[in-house]
Amino acid sequence: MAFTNEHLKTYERDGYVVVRNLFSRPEIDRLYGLALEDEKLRKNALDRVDAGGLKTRLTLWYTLDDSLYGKFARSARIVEAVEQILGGPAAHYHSKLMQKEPRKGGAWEWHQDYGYWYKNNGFLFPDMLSVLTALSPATRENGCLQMIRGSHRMGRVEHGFSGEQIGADPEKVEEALKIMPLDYLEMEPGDTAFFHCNTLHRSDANHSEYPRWSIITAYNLVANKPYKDVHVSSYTPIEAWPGDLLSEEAAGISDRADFLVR
Ligand SMILES: O=C(O)CCC(=O)C(=O)O
Repeated sequence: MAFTNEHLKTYERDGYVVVRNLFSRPEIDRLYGLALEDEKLRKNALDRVDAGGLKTRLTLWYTLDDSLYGKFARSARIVEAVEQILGGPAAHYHSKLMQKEPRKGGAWEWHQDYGYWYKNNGFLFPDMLSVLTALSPATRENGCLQMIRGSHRMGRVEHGFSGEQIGADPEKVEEALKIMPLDYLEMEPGDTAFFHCNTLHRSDANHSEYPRWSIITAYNLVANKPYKDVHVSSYTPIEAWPGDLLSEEAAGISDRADFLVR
């Protein structure tokens, strides 16, 4: 079992935990290689403008299809850990391919994921989390994730607009940073961060010559059915997939994935 009791304790204490090498390098090479060439992912990409006017690109979809990404999101290594964390059956809320391009990929402002999901999508309980797997190395220079360690215990903070993104109340963030550590999550391909939907996080623009690509899969407790969101996957139990990403045909994303469109 890759996700140990120690990982769970760290997650509960800090609001996040990084599991190193959850996916092997050959598995990530395959997934990243497929994503780089996937025309449908590219066509459905959206730009989000940060407060400084730089764009960061992502492709988001709700429904798990038979593509390699669908298998990844259902992977037992992730789903079993998520169910341990949530304490019950998990549903797939959405998956996102994050594409922070060299030199021009923009920042993500301080926010809690639940800031979006409570406000826009009607999830009443914060029984949700995100799981980020690095596809390329994530460093301070190319804008790795930053977390305020322990901030999930603050509960939901008010959010307003920051560029085209939703940002957490800056006064609360400033005070939080005075009493809780700021962690930079430098990660190698295959490392995976599990983070609570109320953990305050952000990332800088990519100032390096290297891309920072990652895949984020978000999960919800099946019982936490949203009253606004229409995506059935967000309250449908996931059947965990026990295989590895090398043993199956590497199918690209399909239209069944139900992309977020602007
Ligand atoms: O991957 C990143 O740089 C940040 C993404 C993020 O904060 C999010 O998707 O909520």
